[in-house]
Amino acid sequence: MKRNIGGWVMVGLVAVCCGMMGSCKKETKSGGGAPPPRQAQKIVVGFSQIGAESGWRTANTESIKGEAAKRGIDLQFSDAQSKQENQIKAIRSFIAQDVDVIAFSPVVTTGWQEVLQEAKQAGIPVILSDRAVDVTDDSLYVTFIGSDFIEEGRLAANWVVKATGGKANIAELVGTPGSAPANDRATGFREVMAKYPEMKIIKTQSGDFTRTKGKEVMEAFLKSPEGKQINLLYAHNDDMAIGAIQAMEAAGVKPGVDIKIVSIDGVKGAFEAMVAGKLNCTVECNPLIGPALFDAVEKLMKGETLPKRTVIEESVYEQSQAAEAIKTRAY
Ligand code: GYE
Repeated sequence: MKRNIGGWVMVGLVAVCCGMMGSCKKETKSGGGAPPPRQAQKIVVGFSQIGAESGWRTANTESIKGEAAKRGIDLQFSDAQSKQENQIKAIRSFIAQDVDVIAFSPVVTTGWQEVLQEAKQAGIPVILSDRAVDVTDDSLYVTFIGSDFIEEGRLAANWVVKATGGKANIAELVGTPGSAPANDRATGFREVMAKYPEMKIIKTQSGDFTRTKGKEVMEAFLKSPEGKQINLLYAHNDDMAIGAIQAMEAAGVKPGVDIKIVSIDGVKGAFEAMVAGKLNCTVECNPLIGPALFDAVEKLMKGETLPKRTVIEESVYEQSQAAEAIKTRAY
């Protein structure tokens, strides 16, 4: 299906010219002036996903694939296995295929300028899903749909203040270095901490948003000279917290009691850990972006203007609410 947007007049003109010359690649010859088959009207979206590093990511992928299928959208889905170079390759291949819209979840914030410029030159609109990019020219994408990660960091820190009276020796498990959620969740947390001089981060290291790395890094934290002083863990996602819980148990430390834990995402595993008394709080980050993403795609195809930013709403869940809330969690 061809784009119908003011900004894409060029594409329209090219289509008309090609049509007159009988050489347009997306033109389907069906004979006798009959309308093109329905199939030809399908919207084609190229989506570059980061990978499958966490429960959040899996739920996000399901939401995107499920929603595309429901709406009859032709989704070209590509998994980058957590590598930026694979995402850049995927975007270039979407440009070569001349998809209608490109959407992607950028693994890190920097290094996108060139490929996004190529998409713009090809007249293909780009939607940022879940994570932001750091570009000087914000006309390189049409809209960004995702959570406010700075606010999530603040919410986690506010919970720490409430649970400890603003006095804690904190270990921090950071997300993927250079990613928007890792940067912003660190920033939001520190912003609140600045008001509480007795809240101290005594260990901080990346666990790359995975369970395996979360476990490994927590093991090292516990063995370090400061290990015994840690009484609170802030993990940038639930998967790293779940890995860390395993490391604590192996070291004879009671997770949720000896070391209180707050993490982010609100996936099923976090609710199970809260019901078991091993995790104290999770700040929700909603991965079910599919409906908002394809609403945006369909609006774009109709030529409507989109807001530059759509923020996904979320809440905070504490251990005492977990048994009730787990019954209705969708991911
Ligand atoms: O919190 C983490 C995932 O970008 C919001 O990425 C997402 C984050 C999420 O791997 O679990």
